[in-house]
Amino acid sequence: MSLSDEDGYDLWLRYRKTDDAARLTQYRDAIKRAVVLGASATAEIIRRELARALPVMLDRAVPILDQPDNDALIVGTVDELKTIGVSIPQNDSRNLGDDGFIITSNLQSSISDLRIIIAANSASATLTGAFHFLRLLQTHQDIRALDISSRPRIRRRILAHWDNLDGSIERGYAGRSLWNWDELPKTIDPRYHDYARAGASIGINGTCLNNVNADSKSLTTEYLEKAAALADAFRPYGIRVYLSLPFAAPIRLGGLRTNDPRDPAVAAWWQRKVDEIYRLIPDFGGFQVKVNSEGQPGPHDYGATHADGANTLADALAPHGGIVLWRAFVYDTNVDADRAKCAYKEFVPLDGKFARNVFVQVKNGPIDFQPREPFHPLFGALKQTPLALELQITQEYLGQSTHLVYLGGMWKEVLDSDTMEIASSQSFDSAAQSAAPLKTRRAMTRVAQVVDGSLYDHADSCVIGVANTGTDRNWCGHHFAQANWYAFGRLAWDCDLSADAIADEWIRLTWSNDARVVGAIKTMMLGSWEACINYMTPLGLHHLMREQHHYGPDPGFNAAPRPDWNNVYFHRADARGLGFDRTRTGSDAVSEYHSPLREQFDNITTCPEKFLLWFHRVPWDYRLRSGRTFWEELQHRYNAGVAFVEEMRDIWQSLQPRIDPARHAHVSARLEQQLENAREWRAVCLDYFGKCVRS
Ligand code: BDP
Repeated sequence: MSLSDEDGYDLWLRYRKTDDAARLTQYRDAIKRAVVLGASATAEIIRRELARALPVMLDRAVPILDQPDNDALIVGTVDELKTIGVSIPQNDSRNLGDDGFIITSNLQSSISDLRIIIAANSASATLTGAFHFLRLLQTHQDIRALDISSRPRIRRRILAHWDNLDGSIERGYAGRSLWNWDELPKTIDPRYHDYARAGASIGINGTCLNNVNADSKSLTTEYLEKAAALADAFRPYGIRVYLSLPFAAPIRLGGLRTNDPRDPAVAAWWQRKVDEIYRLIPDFGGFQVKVNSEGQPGPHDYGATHADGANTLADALAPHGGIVLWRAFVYDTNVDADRAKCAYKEFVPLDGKFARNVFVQVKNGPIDFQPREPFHPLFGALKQTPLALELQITQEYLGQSTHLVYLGGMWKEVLDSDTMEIASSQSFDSAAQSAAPLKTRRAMTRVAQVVDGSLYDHADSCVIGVANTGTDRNWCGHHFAQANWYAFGRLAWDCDLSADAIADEWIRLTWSNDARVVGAIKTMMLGSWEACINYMTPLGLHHLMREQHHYGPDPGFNAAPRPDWNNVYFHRADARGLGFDRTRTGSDAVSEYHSPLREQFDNITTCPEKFLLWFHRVPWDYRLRSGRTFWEELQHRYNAGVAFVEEMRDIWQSLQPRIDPARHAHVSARLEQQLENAREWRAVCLDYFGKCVRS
């Protein structure tokens, strides 16, 4: 059977006839008609989606009605359902909050033979539920006895676009910005709707439109009107707009003499600006803020603190319900000579000083989105301030849109990391008193529990991912990079999902339900992250990438103006060994972690080997658990990384008859390039380190 070419535009919303006979019969029996209640724009979107999906998947007409009917799939809010005599038990609906949904195929109702109900407290959550239901069909699930109640643990699930107003994207590898600022606000590109639809389908409910290195122009009335047009397009999909904030706007736009956040004139200017934003965008989410980092101005320029800066904005936003996402990506060499330690040292003393609507936004690791980092020590350290977890979906340091690297496992590793924080948290204390087994107590102090707010009882919570989208027809450059956008949304919704389960879903949605295809692609995806670590920066190495563009190896780079912009700063290779000594007798970064993690990292024999060179300087002849010397192990890892890319290429080749020719060829070409790059990484790094060993 020859498959017709696909271009990837449909992402995971690629509806196809159900090619499993038994399932097709079941779906046809269960879904004769569909009823979507309500008159909102969102209800209209649900109608359109069902009308698009069901006739194709069921391969026959499925009338979409707006009045109740026997034998129908019924979709609506809890209140709308009440009007037709279908009641959802109060407890169930209360548990859903604003965002959760239920899908049930055995509810009691007044309509005889009613089979499936999708319900939520809000229209946008009903839409999420409808997408979830369609996903069940797309992945051939049994839908006869559904009893699903799903509610996100993290309230704000935001995509951050590092998009510039000239259409370029910082660290974007899939074309130009999706936002056509020149044509906005008049022209609404249909792709804005497709973007919001894709986001809504995986539970994304926020989008930050502009680069963290923000241009003041983005806050002019002209550009706010453009942002408002985007907000209008996204609103029916349940997606709110946020903006990155140019700290220097009071001087640049307001003509003030200072940006000092403590100056009343500055505070008044921000209040007026924020009021203007809310007149244009009534549900505006808030500001993402990068200051005193990589050349950006900030409160330190005036002797003010991060808290002063954040609180001035927070006060302006609070009356409107907006929040501040204050980034902790700071590494001032005056704070500490070890870059990994800086953010902790700057922010821990400020805990308790931030206004209630401020998040401190923390990258997953303490350096910068490297292929692998230990979790950032601020998780488990700031207790009175909610922390937003920042992940990078775009593969700045992981082969960009050329390498196939599935990031589900990386994000899970971070979310599942145990901060070992056992001190003052209320919820922890009560668990300890009830003598919960150690394992259960430990499970409550993971990074995931910091982020979802449960560890320190924060009501609001946030995860934000730097987007990998652009104007490329397939959105992400590499067809497999779509999996990372998908995984971000799914994990943001439910951080207990496994990387394996998410990959399984995505493969079925994007490629095929054929068990051989699912198994083979899953092998590729689940091994791809570890392979990338191995051929780039194994055993805790980090930051060996070429300067500026961060693609390709350059371990010897030592020409930057700052020590910590040089690669030799991070690996410190010489004749004796390799690695950054962050032990107690070194930079003492280990002490930013709680005991007993601190001791575990500090001791070379108990430090996980995956973080060995992150925390230790390791002599070349040191013997590892494998029995190999460190130098042998390093070579072994680079070889293993390359070997896995060869394996991915071979697996992909074997799938040729089962994948459409266009997408197959596209991915094949990229895998060839990835293999060439992986070999180059191995050759360059082993050559460089080998010279040290032999010197
Ligand atoms: C680094 C990027 C840089 C960003 C910076 C940030 O190289 O382009 O501006 O992070 O997060 O990863 O602010």
